[in-house]
Parts: sequence; C-alpha cells; structure tokens
Amino acid sequence: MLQVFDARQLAHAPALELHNGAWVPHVDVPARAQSIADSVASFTPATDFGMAPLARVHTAEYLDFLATAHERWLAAGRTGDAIGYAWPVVARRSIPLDRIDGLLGRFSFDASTPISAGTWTSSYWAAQTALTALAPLLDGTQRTTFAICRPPGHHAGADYLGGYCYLNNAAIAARAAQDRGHARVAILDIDYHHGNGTQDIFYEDPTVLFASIHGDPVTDYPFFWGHADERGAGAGEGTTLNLPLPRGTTLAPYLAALDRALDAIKRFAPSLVIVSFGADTYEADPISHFKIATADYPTLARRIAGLGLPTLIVMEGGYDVGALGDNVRAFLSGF
Ligand code: OKP
Ligand code: ZN
Repeated sequence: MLQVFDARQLAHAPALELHNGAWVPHVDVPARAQSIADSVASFTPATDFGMAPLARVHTAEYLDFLATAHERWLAAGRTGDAIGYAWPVVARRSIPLDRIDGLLGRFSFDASTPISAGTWTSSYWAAQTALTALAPLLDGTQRTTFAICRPPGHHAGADYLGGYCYLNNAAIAARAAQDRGHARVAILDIDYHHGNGTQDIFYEDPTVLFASIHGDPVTDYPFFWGHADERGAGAGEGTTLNLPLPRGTTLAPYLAALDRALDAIKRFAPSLVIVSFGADTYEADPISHFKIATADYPTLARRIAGLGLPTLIVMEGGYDVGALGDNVRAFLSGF
C-alpha cells in the first residue's frame, strides 16, 4: 500500500485555540503527523500538482486570502497567529472588505483554527499529499493508498476554514478523480466530527455521495451541520447521508451505522471511494467521545475493504498522539 507523507506539513504550528472559554495549547500539533509517519513502514513524499486541483474545490478569493492571510496579519502590526473575532451571520450579503480581521471572519467559522506562519505551506502540501496518493489509484497500479495529511481537511468548505482545516484534501482528491474519468465518487467520513466542509461542497452535487458517521451535532462540534435530516439539496438530494451517534458509542452500534453507510455506497455504485479517516473515534481521544478500541480498527477497515473498490484513505483527526500511530497501523492492517 502506497503511503504518502510530506514533511512540509509540519510547518503549520498554531499556538492556541479557544476551547470551552479558555485559550489552550492547540491540539493539532505537528507531532501528530510525525507519529503517523513513524508508525508506517515507509512513505513517499508528495508530488506537486500545482494550484489547479485546489481551484476545482475552493474559490479564487478564498485561496488568495489563505495564501496571504499571515502576511496581512503581520502587515497590520500583529504578532503570532492570525485569527478572527467577528463572523457574519449566514446569508449576510457579500461585502468587499480589506481589513484582515474582516477577512478572517468572512473566510472562517470558528476560533479553533488560527493561521500560523507555516499554515499555507502545510495546507498546500497536505492537498498535494492527497493528490499524490490518488495517482496510483487512477492508473490502476494500486488498490488502496494512504495519504498522511496534516492539517486535516473535512471541515474546510469552498470558501471557509474551521475545525483545524484549511483546504479540503478529500474533496480536492474527489474532483481530481472525476477529472480523470471517475464519474461517481463516494466519500465515507469516519472522523468523530461531522465533515461539514465536504458536505457543503457536494451538497447539491448528485455525482459525489457524502456519507458520514459522527458524534451527534446536538451535543458535539460542529453543531450546525451533520443532523440526520440533512440529505442534500436540488440535484444532490439523497446523495448526503448523515448518521449521527450518541456520545459513548461502542463498536457494535458503530458497525451497524457503518453497514448502513456501506449499503448506501453500494447502491450509489461509485468507481472510487475516499475515506476521510479520523482516529479520534478512539476511546481515549482527548476531545472526542466514542468508545472505539485500537483492536476494533481492523474490523472497521475490513468492512470498508469489502466494497472491493479502489480506495484512497485520507487522514483527518485523531489527537491521542501516544496512541495515534498504533490506531492508524491497526486500521491500515484491515485492508
Ligand atoms: C477536527 B477534526 C471544542 C473546540 C472544538 C474543533 C474540533 C475540530 C476537530 N471546545 N474544536 O474533525 O478532527
Ligand atoms: Zn475529528
């Protein structure tokens, strides 16, 4: 199994995030990606596919903002990480803004996701990591590949960052696969948190199925997306499947939800599957609340492998750094 990791993803190093009213050390530490890379036998660095595949998913305005935000922050006389403090209510009219604080609000949805000096570099190479892992699936030389992406991507929308995510690595890979002949792509999101960015990007798109199993947004971040009645809209009605589960969910009910998601994928009949894999479903994850054990991950993976489809695994969350390598290895072993 080809495994892609690029050390330029370690440049992203936000200092603090706002967590339950306190500024705490950011949990997406560079050591996360390093511990995954250390746990796999060998890896390949990313190839540069350039900006075009990113622009298939994200708006030009957002990409320009993200690439220049930290410089603009410094130019405004600030130090440290760039972060917003005022957000427009959904459906506010579009207003031409120039001040960095206005832009930070316009292009983000939370206070968990600061932009550090290295954020653009790492986000860019995380997207290239996903594209590099996709390539051998497109030419048929591999059946399953693993992209060790950091920062993660599934909370990032076409024109917004949030939830530790800046560029949507899975969505970028999905569009790239479609551009190379995979008309129908399924994205299975098994991170603990709902992948609101991925859902938004494909909400009205009948050619990409988005199926997600996650902590119920009534109790858990990101709150405003991921409810079971969100099923897609317009031409995309029915190609979004949300399976929220309560805090404390153990393996058996998790597998029941996974089987429902896999049934929906089989009915959709894609030619490629992208798994947004978060190891934050782990029982000891510091910010999540499911009860999946390390020994459970091969079982999850075997069921997904049972689809028998070319599969790109894209790393999303997982914050117990000490257990992360073991959990990822356990998951990959099931393929
Ligand atoms: C990213 B991924 C809670 C703050 C919420 C955001 C969580 C982002 C998770 N007080 N922090 O889906 O693993
Ligand atoms: Zn997560």
